[in-house]
Amino acid sequence: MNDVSSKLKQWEMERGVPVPSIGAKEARLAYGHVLVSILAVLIGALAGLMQTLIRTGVIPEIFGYYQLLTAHGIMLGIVFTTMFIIGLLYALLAKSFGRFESFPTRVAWLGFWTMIIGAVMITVMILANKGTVLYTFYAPLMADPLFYVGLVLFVVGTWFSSFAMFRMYADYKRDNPGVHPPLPAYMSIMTMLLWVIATLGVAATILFQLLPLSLGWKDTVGIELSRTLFWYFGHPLVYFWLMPAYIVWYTVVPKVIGGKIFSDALARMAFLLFLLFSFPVGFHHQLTEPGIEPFWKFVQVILTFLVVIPSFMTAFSLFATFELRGRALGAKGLFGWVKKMPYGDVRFLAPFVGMLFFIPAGAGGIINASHQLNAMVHNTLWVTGHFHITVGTAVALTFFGTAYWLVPVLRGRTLTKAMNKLGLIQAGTWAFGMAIMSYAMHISGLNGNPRRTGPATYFSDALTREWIPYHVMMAIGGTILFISVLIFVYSMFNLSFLAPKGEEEFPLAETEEAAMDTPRYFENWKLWITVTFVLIAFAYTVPIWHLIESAPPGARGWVLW
Ligand code: HEM
Ligand SMILES: [Cu+2]
Repeated sequence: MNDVSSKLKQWEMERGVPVPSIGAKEARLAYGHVLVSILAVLIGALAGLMQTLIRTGVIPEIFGYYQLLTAHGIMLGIVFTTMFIIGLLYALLAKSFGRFESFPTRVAWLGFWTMIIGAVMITVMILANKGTVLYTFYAPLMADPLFYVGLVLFVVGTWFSSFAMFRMYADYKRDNPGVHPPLPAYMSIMTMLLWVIATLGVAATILFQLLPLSLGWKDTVGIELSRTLFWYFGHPLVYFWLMPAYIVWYTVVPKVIGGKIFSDALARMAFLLFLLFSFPVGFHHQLTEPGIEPFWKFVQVILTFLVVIPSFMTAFSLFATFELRGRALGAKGLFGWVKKMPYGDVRFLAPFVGMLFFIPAGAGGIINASHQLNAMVHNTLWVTGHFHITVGTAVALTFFGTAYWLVPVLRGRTLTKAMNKLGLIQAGTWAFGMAIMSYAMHISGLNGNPRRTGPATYFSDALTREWIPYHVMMAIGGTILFISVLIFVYSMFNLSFLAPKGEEEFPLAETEEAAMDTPRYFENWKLWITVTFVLIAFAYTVPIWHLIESAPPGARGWVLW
């Protein structure tokens, strides 16, 4: 062995090795979360469908438009995503670390039940029409106190889950000193760290502003401060959705295509940068709002564009993986790999289509974050079109594709040919339905069509009548999407209870031999948490101080429904 290869061997050994299969208890924990997420998809999609049909005038207003929009946003944007993510991360940690000790396992279940109680309270309040405040619950809209208590419980539940995962990581580090945790574990911990730091903002506005207002302990609420705290959370929230999809893209997809991870160190660095650049940027959602000095908006917009760096790193290493694998199979040229990919495998096809959607979605994000262009698209259906191709497709389709192997793995069953085929159909209908719906949303948004607007009297005006064909397109796309959801739910039922018993592969790729060493300082958590808070302090201290120091008169709470 020469010097270089012995060094590489040593680095290789310093990287932890995943266990062959995950234990029954660990599987049950992960499956519980995934199961709830599937239920949330079903309810959320039904609300989404009804709401487009109502806005298009196909069905009468059985439930209020805003009530359905709240249910849709909360079920899909919050419950589905969070539950699936936490379930997936438990599975990745179990695969990376082996068995969980009993203390973190108990905390994990405590988190699960706390979230369930919270989610049920929120759902009941929405059904009772006492929480029709949309999933952003902006002040001064005022829901029933129990709605906010439900939100608090949900968030506290996720804190238990995060704590459980941090503890699992600490147990592993204690037992394996000096070893890098396997890549998916490192990425999972980074994702939960981001979540905990992000939720501090939303917890603050609920506990100190919205809940006291709704309980009648306070007469007024500071709107701008509340929105600032919300968006301090709201932007990292999108990275909390995206990072688990990236984990699948970086570590699972290469295995499915028979390739390897391009670089372990690059992947870890990208995740580190996502943590740093996710926080000091919330003002890009508040560009049209008075009360924040333009200078600080400018600062945060500049910081926003820094996220381009880890995004391009991600795109680069994914396509490098595809190209290397393509060449190994005899492909020539830059795009020869396109012909060599396993499109008949839902574990590849669904996330891959998600990646393709992410290309225009990323471009749309740059438009949204640019002050002048934002003025054009702000609060129009363009924005709704945008996040249906980001979280609604890049992320959701990746999660669907993941569920086709994850559910059988967790249930001790196998992904049959028939279910794989159904999965391909499901991914195809999703892509088709979403292409139609989000195209119509983007274009009619550019024509001034507002988002979040139920049937209104001005809809008979000549100008607004131009939007009608787009609404028809949205309703058609939405119907196709709903069919896709039904296929998904049936497949998941089949894979949970009917598919033949057996051992399904948990696909996790190894790193390319020639890849670089993974530096130790990537795990210097104290350092990175400090840097994160320094960036947050830089971007937010002065503007938040202004919002408190020269606060405008507060608003009283409003119930508009
Ligand atoms: C069956 C599939 C789906 C349909 C038919 C659908 C349809 C819609 C429609 C029509 C709107 C409201 C537009 C407006 O009037 O402002 C909407 C909003 C929204 N959708 Fe979806 N969508 C689907 C899937 C998803 C998925 C998978 C996600 C996320 C994972 C998602 C997240 C959201 C969110 C967060 C909102 C914003 C709610 C608000 O503005 O308060 N949707 N959707
Ligand atoms: Cu953002």
